[in-house]
Amino acid sequence: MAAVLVRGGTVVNADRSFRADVLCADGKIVAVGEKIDAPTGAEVIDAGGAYVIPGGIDPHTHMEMPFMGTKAIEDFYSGTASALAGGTTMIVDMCIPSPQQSLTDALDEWSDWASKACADYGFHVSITWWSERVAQQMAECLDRGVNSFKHFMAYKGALMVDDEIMFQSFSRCRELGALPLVHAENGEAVFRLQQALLAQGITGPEGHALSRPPHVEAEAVTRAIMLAKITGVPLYIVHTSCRETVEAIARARAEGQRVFGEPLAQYLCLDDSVYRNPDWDFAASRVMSPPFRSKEHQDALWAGLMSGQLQVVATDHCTFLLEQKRLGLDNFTKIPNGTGGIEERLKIVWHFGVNAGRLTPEEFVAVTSTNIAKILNVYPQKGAIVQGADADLVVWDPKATQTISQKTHHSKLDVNVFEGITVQGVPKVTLSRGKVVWRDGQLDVEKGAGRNVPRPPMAPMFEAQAKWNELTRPTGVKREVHIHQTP
Ligand code: DUC
Ligand code: ZN
Ligand code: ZN
Ligand code: ZN
Repeated sequence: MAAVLVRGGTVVNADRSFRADVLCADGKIVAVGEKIDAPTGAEVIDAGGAYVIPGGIDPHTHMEMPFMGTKAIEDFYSGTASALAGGTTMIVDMCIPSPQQSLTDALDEWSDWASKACADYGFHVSITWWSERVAQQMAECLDRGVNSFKHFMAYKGALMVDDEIMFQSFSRCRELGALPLVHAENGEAVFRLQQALLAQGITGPEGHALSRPPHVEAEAVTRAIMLAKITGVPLYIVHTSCRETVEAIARARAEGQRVFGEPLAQYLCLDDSVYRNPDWDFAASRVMSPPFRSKEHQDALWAGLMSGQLQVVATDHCTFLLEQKRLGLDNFTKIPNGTGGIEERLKIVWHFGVNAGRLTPEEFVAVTSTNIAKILNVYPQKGAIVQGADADLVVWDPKATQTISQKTHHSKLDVNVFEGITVQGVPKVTLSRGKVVWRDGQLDVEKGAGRNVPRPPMAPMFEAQAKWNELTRPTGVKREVHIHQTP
């Protein structure tokens, strides 16, 4: 592969920005500095004063996922192609074992699907049941480069786990140096509210948001945080959507817990009025869990990102066509949950973040790439423009505008939840492992070019945590046991 020199841009890393050229060869960044000479045969890309940023990492996607009686339409090829068109060069997908399926069999299945990917990827593996075998398989997952395990606290009767499973799995995560993730909604409360709404004759998509109010999220978030405290592990809360969650995370962090929060691009600019739209298709295509919230919650999420209480913006890219959404035409609880956004994430965060004065360009890089690379222990292979890193980078044009539309997106979806929003700031060129895969609106991707990125156990964070747990352990006074004697 020919070397590529990106010349004349401003490199933006999470810690600082500086004028520099970036030389890439054999898939790696080999030099970052002023006035680098182009080696013979190298392709030169003129960044023309634009920004050069690390490729985005979307740590929460569901490609091809079997779910709610159907299957997500986006596959690993179309999904990663869309990602690259939007400046995202790595995804981490949720591998979800079916009931009683071994974690490693599920990982084999997902890896097989992912062999089509044209951008790099990794997996989180879900814990959906518990036994000693699962505990053993978690160690095997770590050997295969998976250092994070997801827990669904919702979807009663399907994926939902109870406190026993969470306690066991969190404890095992602590032993292994793995990060537990939670989908935090109280599944029992959601189920009861759904039944009550249906009994009142509320069957449309408006019922979806009513059945999953912020407090069902807050309850589960608080419980998960306390279980993480008791078991002594860090915790990552996926799709954090409401003010109460931001507050719970901030409280835990103030007490020294490592708790991370992940708002979605959708939550940062769309609100719950969509569910009251009289057009059933419009409303149903926005059904996801947790649902979009009111403006008050949106402001809290931005405040969380601005203050550093929330660290990562993801998409939960999980895609169903209208035809699939219509499985719930008579009953909102049967509308497959999920929305897309993998191509739009960076543009949305730039536009509503940087252009609106909420984030600096460096903070933008942090929440779209660097922070999650650090949390998932793949930094600085990913998440930074430094010598030795993978050559995943984006020439970002802060002046160009684009009106987002389903007609021009690269997803297989037949709607785009951001339809009609005009953003300023778009990816002009995307490099994936040193190869130009997106330039001036044209994709040039190769099926199967993406690589699985193994992630080692989280040693330093866990060593510190274990030491702290040890030093602050309550000293137990062993008591004499007195046995009642029956006369
Ligand atoms: N939420 C969704 O909307 N879709 C996939 C799973 C989830 O938790
Ligand atoms: Zn979820
Ligand atoms: Zn999800
Ligand atoms: Zn006695």
